[in-house]
Amino acid sequence: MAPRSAEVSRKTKETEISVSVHVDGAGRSEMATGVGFFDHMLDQLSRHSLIDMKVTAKGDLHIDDHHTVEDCGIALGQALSRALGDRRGIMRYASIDLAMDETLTRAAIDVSGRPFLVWNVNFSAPKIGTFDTELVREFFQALAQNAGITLHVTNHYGANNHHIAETCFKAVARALRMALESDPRQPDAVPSTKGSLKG
Ligand SMILES: [Mn+2]
Repeated sequence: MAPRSAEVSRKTKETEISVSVHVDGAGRSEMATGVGFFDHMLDQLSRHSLIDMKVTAKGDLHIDDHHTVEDCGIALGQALSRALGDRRGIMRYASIDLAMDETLTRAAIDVSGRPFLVWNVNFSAPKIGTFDTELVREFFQALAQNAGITLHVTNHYGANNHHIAETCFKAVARALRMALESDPRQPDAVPSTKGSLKG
C-alpha cells in the first residue's frame, strides 16, 4: 500500500485551517484549534486511530466555537479522503462498542465514498465546560461528508457528558483504524462489486 498522507489548507472569512494526516502513523497529534476541549477530543481521534494528525486553526472564536469545529471537520475529512486515494486494499467496514466507565457508545463505519451520518447521541447538558455539546455532531457531520464515509454513532447509555463525547471520538477512531487497515487477502483490490469507492 502506498504511503497514505495528505495536507489541506482552507481559508474562509470565518476560519483559517491547516491539516496534515498520515494514515499509517502512530497516533501522534499536534492540535492547536484554540478550543481546549476540542483539542482533547482530536487527540483521542488521532491516538486511537493511529492516524498522525496535525491541526492548526485560527477561527472566529469571539463569536463561538461553531465555525472552527465544523471547518476542522471539513478540512480533516478532505485530507483523509485525499490520503486514501482510490481506497484500494482497505478492510472498508468496521464497528466497535466502546466502553468508558459508565458510558457505552457504538461506531459503525463504511469507508464507502458515500457520505452519510446517522447520529443517535443525546447529551443531557448543553455544555461541557465552555464547549457546546451540539458541536460534537457538527464535527462528525462535516467529517463524514468530506471524508466520504458512512458513519453511524449510537450512544447506548452514559451519564457524564464528557464521557459521552469522548467515547464518540474514541469509537470512531478505533473503527477508522480497523476499516483503514490493509486487507491481506485482497491487498490490491477495491473492496466493492462496483469496482469503485469514490462515491
Ligand atoms: Mn477526557
